[in-house]
Amino acid sequence: MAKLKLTYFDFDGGRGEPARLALHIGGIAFEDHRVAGKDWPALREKTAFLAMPTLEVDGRVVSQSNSINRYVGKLAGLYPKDDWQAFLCDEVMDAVEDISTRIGQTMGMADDDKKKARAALAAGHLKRYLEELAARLEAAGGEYFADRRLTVADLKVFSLTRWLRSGALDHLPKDLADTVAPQLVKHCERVASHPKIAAYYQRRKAS
Ligand SMILES: N[C@@H](CCC(=O)N[C@@H](CS)C(=O)NCC(=O)O)C(=O)O
Repeated sequence: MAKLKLTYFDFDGGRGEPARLALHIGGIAFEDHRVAGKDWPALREKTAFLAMPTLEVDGRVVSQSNSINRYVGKLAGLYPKDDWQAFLCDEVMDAVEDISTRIGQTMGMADDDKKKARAALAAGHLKRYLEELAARLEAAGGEYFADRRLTVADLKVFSLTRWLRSGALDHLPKDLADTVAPQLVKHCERVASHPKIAAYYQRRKAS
């Protein structure tokens, strides 16, 4: 088995979280390298595309969250083998990536600008993305986004819904997903109750 080192910020969410979860679910040993915010500027200059997550595999460092998700998803048995199901899985992961980028663009804004930008997101793109993701979920059978089983697409949407509902994003209604896409909230609860995910967050809470 290759030696794996996943590098990402030190919090339980964001673009690195689905890969962490997939590796834990698959029981795959890896170094969970968590970078403190204060250490990022120095590391950033040494990071190929100036961003995390990155995954080092036997000394070779590769980037891009969804590429990493697909790779670890295959290792963990959480990525569809069927081409069509893989396509559905990828579409969902890339849609989450799109909307996360839009949310990310509001991060450094001054409070007034952020308030306006997030209100526009909540009424516009974010609402639409949540509704469409809920529609994709329904079309796939209502429980999982692809393959009628847990895949990395579920882990990616789970991280997004959990983030939106956490209250960490000021000026975005905490209950936006509950209001516009309750199916995603049920999905989030379903994924959270997966025995390995529930046990993982219990351990994180205790640490
Ligand atoms: N397309 C990249 C985007 C990566 C990205 O923007 N990562 C953020 C954290 S979620 C980052 O490293 N931000 C710090 C910076 O840009 O300095 C991916 O999907 O991995």
